[in-house]
Amino acid sequence: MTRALLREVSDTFDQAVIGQRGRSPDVAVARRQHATYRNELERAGYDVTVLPGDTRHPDCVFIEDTAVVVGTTALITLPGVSTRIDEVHATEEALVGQMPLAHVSPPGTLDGGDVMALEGRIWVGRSERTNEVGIAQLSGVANDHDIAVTVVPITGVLHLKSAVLPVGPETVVVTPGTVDESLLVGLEVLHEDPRERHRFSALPLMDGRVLVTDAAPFTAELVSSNGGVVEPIDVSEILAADGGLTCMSIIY
Ligand code: CIR
Repeated sequence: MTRALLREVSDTFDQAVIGQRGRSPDVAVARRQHATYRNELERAGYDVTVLPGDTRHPDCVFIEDTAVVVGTTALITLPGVSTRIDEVHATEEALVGQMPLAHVSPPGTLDGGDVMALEGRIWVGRSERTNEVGIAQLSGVANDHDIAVTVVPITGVLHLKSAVLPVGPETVVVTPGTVDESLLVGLEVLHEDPRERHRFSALPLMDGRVLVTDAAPFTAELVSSNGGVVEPIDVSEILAADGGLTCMSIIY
């Protein structure tokens, strides 16, 4: 896992799909925040490729939703909101030839933000974006790689990784009340600080640091006191459009 595929912030990012807690993001500020994110990945040692943004796809910066690495295969997804379906083509073009590809097909839907791979297992969120057929198709690819899949129904958030954030090889930060934590078998669970509900996001980097949102300092302190080396960054405009730190890259 030494490469990172990113996609530029689109000129139309202010028209991104926005949920109840969101607001229209500022495109110029988002670009600066995205550049910082990219720099942190490069500083950590990733070989970073950045695909151009596309004005037809306001949400294209959230490239995580378009492909999921399952073992040695990249599963090209079928995003669960119609305006995002065509985002997958640029991702597929970038990954073809680098690893075998598989595809989610209708009536399956799957957003990469619902897929969490840790400790040789996959947890997949059943959400407004990811349906049973998509989960079955993901499970088929995972079975081919002897990877077990656990389905996690999620409540009140967009994706599994809106609410369950890996901060280490077997540690996650969970937003209380969003998932049945007994399904997170084998993982150490920390809880997002109630003062910072839905403001924490994280991405563990290969140099041992954990990128965290600077909007959740109490939760970051919890991760730090649990042994994590946290690196806070400002991604206010990404959070505004319901994104987080995992969603801006495909790490493979
Ligand atoms: C959407 O609603 O699809 C985007 N505005 C946010 C997607 C965030 N994706 C992610 O966290 N994996």
